[in-house]
Amino acid sequence: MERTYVMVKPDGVQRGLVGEVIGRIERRGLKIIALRMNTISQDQAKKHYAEHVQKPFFKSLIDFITSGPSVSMVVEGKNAVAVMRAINGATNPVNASTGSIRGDLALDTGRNVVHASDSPESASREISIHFKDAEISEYSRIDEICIYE
Ligand code: IDP
Ligand code: MG
Repeated sequence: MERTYVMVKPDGVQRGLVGEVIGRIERRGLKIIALRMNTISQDQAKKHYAEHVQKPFFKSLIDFITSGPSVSMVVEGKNAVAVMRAINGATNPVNASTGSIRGDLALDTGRNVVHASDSPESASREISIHFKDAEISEYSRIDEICIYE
């Protein structure tokens, strides 16, 4: 089983889309093993988006992601990284498939509602920025027998 880090960004929280995002993750069969709402710090945000430090949109990205409450999750399941990226859709919502979160619910790259790690290595790095080990719950879901062959 793979783990990934998922965030409902401040725009998603403001638009009342937390339940919509969580519902899609749960219905797909992925398991939420950590969950929290908070306003992330500048320090966390800069670590989280370190790969974009040279980009022209870096400052506005950091300002936005720290502007208000967001919802952070650790999500576990078979191919969780790739599946979660597909659930979210392409970065620019104009290119995101209908049926994805961004393809159904967003219009602008800078207000694209959700984040998900882009590789297992990014996932473990991002999970450690946002969660302590003790905040992650290891448990079986009773429907796993129906979800996995
Ligand atoms: P991702 O969220 O799909 O992984 P990244 O390329 O890692 O996309 O970019 C991180 C976030 O930075 C995007 O989700 C988006 O909110 C923002 N972003 C990326 N490119 C641009 C841009 O060209 N203008 C404004 N914001 C951008
Ligand atoms: Mg990214």
